[in-house]
Amino acid sequence: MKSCNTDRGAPPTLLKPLLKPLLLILLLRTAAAEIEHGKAAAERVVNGNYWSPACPAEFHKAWSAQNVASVCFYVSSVKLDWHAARTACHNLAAYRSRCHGDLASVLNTGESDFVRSLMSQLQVNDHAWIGYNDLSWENSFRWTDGRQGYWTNFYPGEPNNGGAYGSEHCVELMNALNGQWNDRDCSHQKYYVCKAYCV
Ligand SMILES: [Ca+2]
Ligand SMILES: [Ca+2]
Repeated sequence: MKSCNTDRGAPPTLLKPLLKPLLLILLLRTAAAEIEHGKAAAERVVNGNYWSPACPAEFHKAWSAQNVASVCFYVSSVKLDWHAARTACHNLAAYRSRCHGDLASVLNTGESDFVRSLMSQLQVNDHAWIGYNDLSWENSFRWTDGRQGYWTNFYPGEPNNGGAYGSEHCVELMNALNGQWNDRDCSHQKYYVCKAYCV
């Protein structure tokens, strides 16, 4: 009968002195992680309701995915050219850390309806800058906030890169025309819509 080697699974002698401290560190780290996890969970539930991240001041919460992020919009009360409007959006959102703000992307009819209702509430029935533009490459439109979107809402015949020199590279949302979009020269002074994602 073969003898059984009962020491096969035992650690090498050199490792034995290190085993206890390593085990202790592992246990302490696991306990700390559990406490942090519990704290985070407790912070996210207030009176039985899920907590959702706050928007920057003056922004309006469109909705939030529970425990993840809030989507916030702002409609200006002053007019700026497109580039200055973009800077203003960055600055407005920067007042609250954990928010990333830019000129608004309008990614679907839900967002378009929310922006239009906000504009109407604030009595902005004029046109307003949004983040869509083809500044980098003619007729290749992108959102400034980096969002990917395949939904567009251009007015029939737009974008036409019109103007005296084919210089329309920034997009305005026309509230009075069902929220449809038009490309315009970026130097026009217009109201503007910002959007912030807050976590
Ligand atoms: Ca253009
Ligand atoms: Ca146009």
